[in-house]
Parts: sequence; C-alpha cells; structure tokens
Amino acid sequence: MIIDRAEVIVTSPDRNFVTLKLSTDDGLTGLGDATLNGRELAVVGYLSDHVVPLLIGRDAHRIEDTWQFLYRGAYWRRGPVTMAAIAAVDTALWDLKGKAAGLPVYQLLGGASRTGLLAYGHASGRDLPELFDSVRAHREQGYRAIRIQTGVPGLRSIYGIASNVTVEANAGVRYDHEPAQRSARPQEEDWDTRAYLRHVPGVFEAVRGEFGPELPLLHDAHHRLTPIQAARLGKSLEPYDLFWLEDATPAENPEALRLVRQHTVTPLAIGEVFNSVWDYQQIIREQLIDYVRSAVTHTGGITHLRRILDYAAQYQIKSGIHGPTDISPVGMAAALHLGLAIHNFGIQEYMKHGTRTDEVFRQSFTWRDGLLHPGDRPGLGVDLDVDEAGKYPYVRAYLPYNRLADGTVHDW
Ligand code: CS2
Ligand code: MG
Repeated sequence: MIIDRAEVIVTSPDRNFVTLKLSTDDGLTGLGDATLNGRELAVVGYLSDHVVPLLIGRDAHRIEDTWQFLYRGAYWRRGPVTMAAIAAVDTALWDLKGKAAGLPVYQLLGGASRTGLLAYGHASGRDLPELFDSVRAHREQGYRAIRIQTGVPGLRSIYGIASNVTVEANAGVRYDHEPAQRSARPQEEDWDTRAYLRHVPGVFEAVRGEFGPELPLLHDAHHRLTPIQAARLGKSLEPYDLFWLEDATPAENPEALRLVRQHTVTPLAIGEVFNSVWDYQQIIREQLIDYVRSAVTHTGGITHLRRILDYAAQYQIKSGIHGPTDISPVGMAAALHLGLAIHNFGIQEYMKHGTRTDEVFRQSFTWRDGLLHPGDRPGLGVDLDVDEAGKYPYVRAYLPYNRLADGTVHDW
C-alpha cells in the first residue's frame, strides 16, 4: 500500500479547516485533520512544502516508523504547527490501515471498551435566563453533561458566550460559541478577574438550584487566572460538585498546579494547548490533573495521544478529548475511535459543526441518548466531498485577545 498522492485541502464552509488526503497505489484514500485555529496556513505550508514530498513512495502501513521519521527526522521537535502536521499524516495512515483491513479504526486499537462515549455540550448565556434556556436546549438535544459559560457583568464580550454576531450570521440558529472571527485583525476583548471570581460561584449555585445535583457540570476558565486565583475559584465551586474545572491557570509552568491542588478538590482538566507527552510528564506524575484535554489533531495524532493516555492511565487520569468546532469532523472521528478503545475514557467534548461543514465532510458517527459512537465503517468513517469543499475558499480568521482595564494584554 504505497502512497502515490498527498493533497492538502483547505476549505471554509462554516469556518476554516485543513485536511490532508493521502491516496495509495491500490486505490485507497485516508484523511487527517491539520486544523490549527487562527494559524491554519502555517500548517498548510509545513505540510505542502516539507512533509508531502517525503510521503510519496512510502509504505502506508508503517505508521510508527513514519511517525518517528517525521518527529525525529525534522530535528526541530514539538510545537503546535509540527505536531498538527504529524497528526494529520498519522490519522490518515490509521484511516488507510482500517480501510485496507476492512475494519473501523477502534478495532485496530484493541476494540470497543464501552458501548458509547459520554459527551458534553456548551451551554452559555449572557445572563441566567439565557443560560437556563441554553442548558434546556442542550438537554433536549440529548446531552447528559453540560459545560456552563456565563457572561460577567461589566464585561462586553467574554470567552464561551454565543454572541449576537454568530446568531445573526447563522440565520437565527443559536450556534454554540465559535471563537475565531472572520476578520483582518483579531477582536480585542476585555477582562476583569475579580469581577469574574465574584460572579461565577453564584451562577453555579443558580444552575444547581434550577437543574438539581446530578447533572454533570463543567466549566472552562480558559487560562485566565493566576495559581492562587485558580485555587480560590476551585474552592468556591466545590459546593456545586463540578465534573471538572478546565484550564484554570496557564500551564506553561506545571508547578503552578501544585498550589491549586493544595487548596481544592475540584477535578482539574488541562491540555488542549499541549502538543506532546513531555507537556504532561510532570503534571501526570505529580497527579496534578484529573483529565487529559488534548485533541488528536494537535498532539501528533492517534499514535501519540494514545501514548499520553496510556501513561495517564497509570495515574488513574482519564481522557477529556478536546472537541470544539475547530476540530474538524475528521479530527472528531479520530477522537471517537480512540475514546471507544482506551480503558481510561472520561468524557468527550462535542460541539456540533454547521450544516455546510456536514455537507463537505460526510460523517458516519452516531449521537444517541447522549452517547457518541464512531460507527463501524472501515477506517475513520468520514468522506471529504472535494467539490463541495472547493465552494468555500479560505477566509482569514483570528481568535480574539484580551486587554485588562489598564490596557495590559491578558490570557484569552
Ligand atoms: C475551548 C475552545 O472548547 C474548549 O474547551 O477552550 O473553544 C478553544 O477556545 C478553541 O478551540 C480555540 O481554538
Ligand atoms: Mg477549553
């Protein structure tokens, strides 16, 4: 099964996606997601100019060898662009191997360890009534676990809140928050940690009051707090029994989490901006997190994320794979196959893609009674309609950034 063609396909149905399509001399094709939100073209260049020429003529069955060749052979290791490029190749090779074997990828990874994958959706609201409506809407869609993001009095726009812009842009369809805005420059947002820390516990008290004690609730602090502020938030949310508090503090400095752990038992999830096992080594070894948040797309593919999750399993740390709209249906399918096979599965993030995206990427995964399943088609189970993709050329889009009241740039 020799690779005889490799194409990097960029399309922007509802948002930008980068997909690697590998074709082999026996007529099979494999897909890999290489979408890096707000920096998509950097990965396109890395793949097209440097990796694609190396793939032609390679034996597609040799997944591990190709992984090592691209990781060690590049000399310059790790980082979001490199690991997204390697992830796309790795995922496409698993797709090919599944098709060659006539088996869904999860069967190649050891078979199913469960009947389906618990998933959470994004409920958000600028105020409580809007938030409650969003929670109800997600429960009606079948979600059994819900991430809660709320507006903060005094702040114009804040991470995680579906803004009017997205509702209007989607013909009135209440669309989960899409962080990357199509524009020539990134949108500036304002932030005030003290206002946020005063407001959020009351919101969770109200949500528990309205929806009861059982419903698993998650929250994403999105990297904005200092370690002691994160400790305070975790502690103040303990009465509301969160499933997890995510990205409470930027994790470049793993030791920062020791202070958070000292003060709270609220479970911690981290890792969507991590790219390799080395980013996790200390925080897993010191038991400083409870959930690994990486996506297949940003962490060197199925091969490397499985390695991280196998390491995490030794510490009873579970998966919480990243699944926002900027992970394409190919990246989502890869996450579902991995999630179905591993033992230490925790939960899967599931933001639904837009209708145009579903026409470009024909998926076979199922969503039933709050559980996802990758389906049983050979490979990953996703087809890319190249003609449909061609209708939507790349549109520059940026993630927002934050400034504090005094003008200081802050973590977004
Ligand atoms: C977020 C993402 O889903 C999440 O947990 O942190 O929405 C994140 O902001 C985007 O993926 C950034 O591209
Ligand atoms: Mg997050």
